[in-house]
Amino acid sequence: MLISFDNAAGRRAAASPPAPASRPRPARPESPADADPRAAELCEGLLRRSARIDPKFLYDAQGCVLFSAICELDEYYPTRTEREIFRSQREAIAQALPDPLQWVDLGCGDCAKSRDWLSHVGARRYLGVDIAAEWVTGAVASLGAQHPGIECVAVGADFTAGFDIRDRLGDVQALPPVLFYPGSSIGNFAPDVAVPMLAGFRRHLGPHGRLLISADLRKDTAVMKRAYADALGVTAAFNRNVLRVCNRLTGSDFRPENFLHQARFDEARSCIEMRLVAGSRQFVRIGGQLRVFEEGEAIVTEHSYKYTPERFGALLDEAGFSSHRMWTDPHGWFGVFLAQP
Ligand code: AVI
Repeated sequence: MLISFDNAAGRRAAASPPAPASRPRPARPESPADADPRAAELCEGLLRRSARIDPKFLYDAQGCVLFSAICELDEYYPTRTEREIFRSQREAIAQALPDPLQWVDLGCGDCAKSRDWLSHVGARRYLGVDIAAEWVTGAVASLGAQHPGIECVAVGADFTAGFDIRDRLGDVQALPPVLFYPGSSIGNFAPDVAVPMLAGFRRHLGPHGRLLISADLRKDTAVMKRAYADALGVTAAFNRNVLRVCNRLTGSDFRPENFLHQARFDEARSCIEMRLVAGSRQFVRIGGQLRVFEEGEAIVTEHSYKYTPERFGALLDEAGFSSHRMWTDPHGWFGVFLAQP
């Protein structure tokens, strides 16, 4: 974990100890995968019989720009539907939250989604949590400048793995945390991964805290598929860009233009599966090996699970929450859940 900014203390603190002045030089690596665990992970997934890339690799700088563009597309209903639920139900949701509270923004990015909430809830503290600690520091600092009465803290942490920032929350009885996880990002984790993640969130709440989390709901298949295969090809560009990420990190020689973007709905698992399909036989050098992708062979790049309200409620139950409420839009396309430990 890397704590990078705290407006109350008015200081910057380095999280990891400074590097020693001179370190023994490691032996020259033979391939990027030897030196970089991300490259090793990519190579391992790509060299499997059924190739796959973890969706976190979709979000390099270019991928983030493309994802922002996706969020503005007509076909991509989740962002605007969530925004509308937040706008129309904000008072009702705020009424159901503890007061005062500390607002914990999971995957805060530029803090944009929390801005509208802070003036409606009794927030004494704001903790912006993101893996991109360097970037978040500036965003949290500017939020802190706008809300001098709220102690704003940036926390660099990967909340998808071994997440524990309880030492940053202080007395959760006196100041109950509200963990805010919007954007239906929980849907990018398979249920068997999502449940322990949710259980990890619950452990942060104390008796009076809450989890405010969004999930995309199951609906007409054509509507869901269109959201991941838009007419302008923005999602296709977002998907193909991950092959450039592979080339950069692993030294592979994918030609992204030779792979076709595909989004299909997997009924049994209730998820959109995003894939890159070889348009013709491809010979790709990956981590010192030659991988042949036959024509039509797919690399799976993302799953996006779509829940019924009951199924998402069951997930929260499995994670140990005692009860929850849900707010939705007039079509019932998207759910905002408030879960209680
Ligand atoms: C970030 N996440 C919730 C998006 C989704 O809908 O699963 C990622 C995305 N992939 C393609 N379009 C959007």
